[in-house]
Amino acid sequence: MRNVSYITTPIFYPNAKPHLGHAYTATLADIFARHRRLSGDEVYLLTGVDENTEKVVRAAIAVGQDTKSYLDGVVSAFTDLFSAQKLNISYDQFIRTSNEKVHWPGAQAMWQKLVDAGDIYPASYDGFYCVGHEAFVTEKDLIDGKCPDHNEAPEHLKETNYFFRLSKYTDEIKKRIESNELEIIPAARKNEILALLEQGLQDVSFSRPTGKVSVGIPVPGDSTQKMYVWCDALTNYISALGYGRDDWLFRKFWYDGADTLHIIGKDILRFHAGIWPGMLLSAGLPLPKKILVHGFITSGGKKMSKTLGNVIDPDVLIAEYGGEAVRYFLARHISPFEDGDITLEMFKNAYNADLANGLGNLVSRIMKMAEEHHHPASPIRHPTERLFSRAGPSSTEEGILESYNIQAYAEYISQEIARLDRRIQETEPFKLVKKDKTAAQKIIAELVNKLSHIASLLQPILPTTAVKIHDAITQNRMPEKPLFPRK
Ligand code: ME8
Repeated sequence: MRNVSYITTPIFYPNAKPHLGHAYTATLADIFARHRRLSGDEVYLLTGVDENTEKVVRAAIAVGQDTKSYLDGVVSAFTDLFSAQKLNISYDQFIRTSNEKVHWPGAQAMWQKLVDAGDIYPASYDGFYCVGHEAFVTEKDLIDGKCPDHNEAPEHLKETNYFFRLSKYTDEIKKRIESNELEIIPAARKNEILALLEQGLQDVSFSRPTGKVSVGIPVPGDSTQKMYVWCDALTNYISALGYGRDDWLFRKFWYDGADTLHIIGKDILRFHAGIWPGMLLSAGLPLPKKILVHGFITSGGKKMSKTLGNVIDPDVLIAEYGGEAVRYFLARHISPFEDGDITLEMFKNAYNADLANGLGNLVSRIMKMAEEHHHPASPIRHPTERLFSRAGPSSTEEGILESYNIQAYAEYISQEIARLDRRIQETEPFKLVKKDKTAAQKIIAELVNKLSHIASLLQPILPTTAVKIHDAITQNRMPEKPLFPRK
């Protein structure tokens, strides 16, 4: 039977157009989704946006638009960035949490389950709230009375909310994480969350008074309250699969033991490894199997910010270098486990070294020799035969990918590229052909074969380039244009 895999990105806040951090998570998720599909798994990849938030309302007001048109505009920017012409994210669904038909029934069904379990209770809240974070903050989170991340004083709130009895689930969550039933990758993040669980989880506010928020999903059975952030946002992972409505996808990709993988940034670990498992336990639903937590991308060692002027727009990189080059950089030069840095200069140097002079040049050299001197009786490999199991990685290569270290995998491929370059230098088949044609042809055939293997390995990272290389090999021709022109 085929393995069934469910892979998700966070739902991103659409209060501004997507940035490189969003591009990173989506690319990482796409690489794993493609890898698993190539290995024969049945895969469902989910991404989308977290729309029911005051951040969006404020952003719309700031530019004089109504919330809906503002959201539609930002959502097109996301789907455009993820399209085949740009980052080529092979998602199966792009969820919008403002969609009352797709998302709301699931969020409300989840709420009802928590109520049925006796885990929702009303209580009054008296404290601070940061709209930037969409979270309740305490005085110790503030510097000079302001949220240091948003440079803004939080609102003081005194109101009645519904709370979720998360504290009740601390021990069970801890047990599941310790035993790796819920695996947190890498281990450092697992330890970080275990340390937090050691202190015990606190109950969390799950609703806000209807009059105080402009958007939000109504709390079932109480029109005076709307759901606040987490019950709404986290439930997207199952509402997208039809939880609370028509739920065959939910059975297949969540309930019946599929391999479920959430890919998130380190900023939202505590919500995904605390609140989310707590909600699922309360609702009597299976927990996800794995959470992969990546670091943050900085620029010139600093957090990207408009004020510092170091924000790198993925669209600008794509316009200059193409979507595949951006995918390559993110895979090869950013660690999936720690913070990583990027500057425009680093990007350009890496592009020229790895893609223009490295891969692109290798393909041209080998295919030029092949076109002139190699006459395969039958095509080396048919373009449809691209499954890993046939054309693909050895157990070492597969092993690197299975450990989620996409950077090590990309590094391995670049070593293979360098090895093949050296092989050409050592054997010089373009010279040898004048003295011993048969021997030279044998070497060229070997080079083409190895290049085909490299193209197979590249498929999850560079899907379009891999096809171009395979096509060049099948047609036994040099690509018409260089794959990666030098910049
Ligand atoms: O937190 N480097 O949305 P968000 C790398 N809506 N990744 C980054 C990044 C950076 N500098 N900045 C953001 C939310 N990310 C909620 C999530 S999920 C149920 C709700 C990525 O738009 C990273 O994956 O702030 C991070 O977790 C996510 O974007 C947060 O996106």
